[in-house]
Amino acid sequence: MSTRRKALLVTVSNRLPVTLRRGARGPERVRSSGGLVAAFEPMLEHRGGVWVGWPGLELRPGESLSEPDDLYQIKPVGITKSEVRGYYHGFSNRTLWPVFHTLPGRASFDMADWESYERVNQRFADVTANAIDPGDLVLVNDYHLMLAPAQLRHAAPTNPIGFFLHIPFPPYDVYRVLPWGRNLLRGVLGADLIGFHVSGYVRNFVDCVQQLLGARVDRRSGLVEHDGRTVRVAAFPLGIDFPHFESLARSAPEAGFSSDERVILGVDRLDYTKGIPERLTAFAHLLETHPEHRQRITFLQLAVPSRAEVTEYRKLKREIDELVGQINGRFSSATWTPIHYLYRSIPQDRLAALYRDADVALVTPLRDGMNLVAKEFVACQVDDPGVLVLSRMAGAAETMTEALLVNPYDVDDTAAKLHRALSMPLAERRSRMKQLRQREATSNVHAWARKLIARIREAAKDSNRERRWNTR
Ligand code: GDG
Repeated sequence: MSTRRKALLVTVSNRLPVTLRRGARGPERVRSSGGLVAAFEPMLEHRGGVWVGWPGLELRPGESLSEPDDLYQIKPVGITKSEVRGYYHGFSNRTLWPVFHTLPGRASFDMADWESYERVNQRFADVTANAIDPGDLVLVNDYHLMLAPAQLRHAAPTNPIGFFLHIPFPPYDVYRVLPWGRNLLRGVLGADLIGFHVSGYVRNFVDCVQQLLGARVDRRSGLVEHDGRTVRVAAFPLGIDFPHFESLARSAPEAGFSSDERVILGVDRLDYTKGIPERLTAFAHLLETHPEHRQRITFLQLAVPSRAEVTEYRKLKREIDELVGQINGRFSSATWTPIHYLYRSIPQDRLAALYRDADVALVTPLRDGMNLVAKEFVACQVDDPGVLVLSRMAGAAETMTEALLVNPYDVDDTAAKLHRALSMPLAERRSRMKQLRQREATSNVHAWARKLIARIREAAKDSNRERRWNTR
């Protein structure tokens, strides 16, 4: 008689928490440290489980990513160079990314990219299906893998399957420009539960399902009927590893700002959704309209290189280089340079020191699923509290209401809020920051992961049962 093992947690994402690199000493594993790793690695290490994803390079025959002391299994998905172009740079980053950020004018639509996306999603589903037993819970992550839930459902009809989208879900009028919009909806509806960062994205998704698939929906309870099953749809706002960032901030050496300098900080991947040119223009506008800040403030913008294979990103880099040059050329003096611009990534403890020592964080994406930078900034504000200036277009704005909220397209508004942030009395800074910190400390990434997993399990139990529907 076989004894059944404990149900596993299986995380599926485009990238694995380890990347393969080939150096002079042969293949080596490099660890990555994003939000997903912070969310799931402790759980996988504690309970055992599997992570399915792409290692960044093709494994050669005989090569393995696993090491003997691994606390959970790593299952690599092989992707060829041409599939990296089609599935990843193409369909994921040139088609879905701009459309989902409500910037369809930047998107391209290519049948070959779509076919590659379908094929690679099927491979993710196959690798996952081979790694699981009935009862194992699977969480598929993000826009790269929207077809995988339905593809996996064929092989795993009863397993609890969840899908979480890390970027916004656009309104129907934008979504419908996607030639493959229906297929993508049917793909995610293979899951028992579909999670988004905020309730606005849930509403958009349910609208699209109703309009494009004609499905029966219950907006109030977040239910969609599809293929004889009931799928639950809900918001789960992602948090950060708050204690980790707070303790980094308590121990990191000083950032090195001079004592009479006030610093505005921007931290982003170099991406057109992050609104970096608009932010630089707003800063120039502040110097124009409030000359009292000249010589006294510095804007430090950290831009991490990203997706340089995509033409749009190379164009953006040139645009930012030129804008920084123009603004510095116009306002600099012999002793002061207004904008310090770093185009690289820095270690996390240095980042924590910048967050801690900055006076203002300027987080002004044109559109952003959540935005973790805003949350990391408040976690690191352990000394004299600074001010968060946050775009209303970021998912984070739905809960971080004590920030100064701005419309990032409105340069006058952003400049005025920056002035207000720089002039804010200590008592007001303290009370706003206290509330922001309390919320992020409680709603942290561990609470998020626990809740999401519990809800996927419940949804899977209920998905074949008839429910009470509010379809009006
Ligand atoms: C996607 C969604 C959603 C940045 N510079 C450095 C560095 N970082 C780290 C930050 C932060 C992360 O990168 C950026 O996260 P964001 O959430 O701001 O943005 P995306 O990369 O676009 O993430 C977004 C997120 O997924 C999660 O669901 O919030 O809306 O677009 O963690 O700390 N880290 C280090 N050095 C740097 O120079 N070490």
